[in-house]
Amino acid sequence: MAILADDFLLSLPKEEWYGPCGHDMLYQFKGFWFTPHILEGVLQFLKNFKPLPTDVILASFPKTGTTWLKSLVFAIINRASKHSLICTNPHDLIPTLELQVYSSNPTAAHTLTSCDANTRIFATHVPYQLLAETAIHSSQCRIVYVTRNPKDTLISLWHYMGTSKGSLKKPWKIEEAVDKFCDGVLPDGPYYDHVLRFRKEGLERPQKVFFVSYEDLKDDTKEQVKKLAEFLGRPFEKEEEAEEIANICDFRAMKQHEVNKSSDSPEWLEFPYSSYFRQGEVGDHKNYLDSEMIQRIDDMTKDKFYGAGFMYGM
Ligand code: PAP
Repeated sequence: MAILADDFLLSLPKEEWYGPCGHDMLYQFKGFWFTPHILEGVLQFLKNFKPLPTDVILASFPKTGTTWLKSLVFAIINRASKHSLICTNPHDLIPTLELQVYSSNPTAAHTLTSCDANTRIFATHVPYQLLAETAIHSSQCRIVYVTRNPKDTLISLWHYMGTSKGSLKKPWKIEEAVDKFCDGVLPDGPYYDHVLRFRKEGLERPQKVFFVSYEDLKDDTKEQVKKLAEFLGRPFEKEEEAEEIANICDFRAMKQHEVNKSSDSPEWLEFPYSSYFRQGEVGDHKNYLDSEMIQRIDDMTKDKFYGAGFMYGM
């Protein structure tokens, strides 16, 4: 794949970002921020991906529950998937389009996706504002979007960045992370625009976009698994099937598998497999953000979410 032309990058607004080397830049493309590496994959994906009506696309803002959603949907589609989820990290079962499929080192998608040959499952962090310009919008493929409250999303991202191989060069101060989050300058950000657009699609086209929150998944995983299975056209015959999937994908169960404890990194990103399983709780931000930071983010949440009629995220 061609490296992004310098003059194209130079034409885009840019901002400093805390990347693995401590001094990476983010570039703004159509209102959203990307590293050059990811932007390359995003452009290739948007240009070349041809959705099939049977495809399932798992969409999310980073750190909102992607790994969990990958586990759940893999298990729902494949049913007898326990063994795969014990031996393989969910990110190696369901590839992220802009990172693993359309990258300089592409993973053979057909070897990664669902064992059910009729259904390809992919993931993406690309905002709907960009997907809307592709065949995904008109295709009958289904989209599942997971969101998470902004403060826990930020704290999860802050910890995650600290696990990257280059992170020791320059620790990311929590104050800087809050600033970047509120400015919207983080990969695939702004967070609020990302979430609101997928919510809108979910409200307008519920047969196409299933919108769920991390908190709802935590609150009653079995119930959400049942709803997801119905949305995906794979309803359960027996109640226990949903329960079994919720248990297989439970945070504590997943975190204990050797593959998810590993300090190895996948080829496509410099973060260890273990970094996708940290705390897995709702409300962990209280242990890291002071009252001023919380107030600042809550004010934004009221403005952006409540202002749009979405009473979520406090
Ligand atoms: P990604 O966007 O980089 O793929 P993503 O999976 O969205 O990351 O977010 C990781 C978060 O999901 C972590 O949250 P934490 O930092 O607050 O702990 C991770 O622990 C959590 N997570 C991963 N798997 C599960 C699971 N099975 N159940 C609940 N939370 C999970």
